[in-house]
Amino acid sequence: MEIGRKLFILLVIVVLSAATFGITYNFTHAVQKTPAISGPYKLTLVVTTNNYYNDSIGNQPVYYVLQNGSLQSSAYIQLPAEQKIQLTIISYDDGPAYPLGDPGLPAGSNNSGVASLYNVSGTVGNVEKVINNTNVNSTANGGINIAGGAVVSNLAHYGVSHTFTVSQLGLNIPIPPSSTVVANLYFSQQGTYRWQCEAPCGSGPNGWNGAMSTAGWMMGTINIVLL
Ligand SMILES: [Cu+2]
Repeated sequence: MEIGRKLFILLVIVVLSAATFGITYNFTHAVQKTPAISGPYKLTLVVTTNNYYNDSIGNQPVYYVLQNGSLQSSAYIQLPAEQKIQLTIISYDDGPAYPLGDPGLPAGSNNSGVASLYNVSGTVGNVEKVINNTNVNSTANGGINIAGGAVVSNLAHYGVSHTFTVSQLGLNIPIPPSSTVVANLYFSQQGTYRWQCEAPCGSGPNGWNGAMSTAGWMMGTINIVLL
């Protein structure tokens, strides 16, 4: 009987220890199981100004790709076909590109604009979300003022700083000064296309030299492939 009691107590201790260890083990080795996130493919572009181009032209604006925490060249951008894409464009440029012109004036007249470039096209719903004054350098409204944004299908005259345009795909995303723009994209076809800022923000008499005609600055290649 005595041995049986000791064995029973020992058994209780072993069971309790195992249980305690098990609980501790579970606590310290708990792996959080979250369902696989199947959100949209994300592309973030950043427009910066005052980028040195060369001695004669000086500084020019640049479209960068923000990837893994660093700014990388936008000369070649690969995007997935048949997949939702969330494109975010953060522009630190606080001025409009006036040579874009006034779309209210008839074509051929002095300073006539290209009206279609003020419209959002080729995005899902032909809209974009504009969050104004997100530029840390902006002095408007005291600097950063993320107001939640507004979903728009076009921008006001002279209200365009840059565009992100792929003419062959009918894509036009106008960017107001000092703003962040979010647009949803979906491409059903694969192919290689040219992207171009259509707001002449470069050098030269019409603003089409320098950055506007240099890959990785205000133009480049977009390759849409099945990923
Ligand atoms: Cu531009």
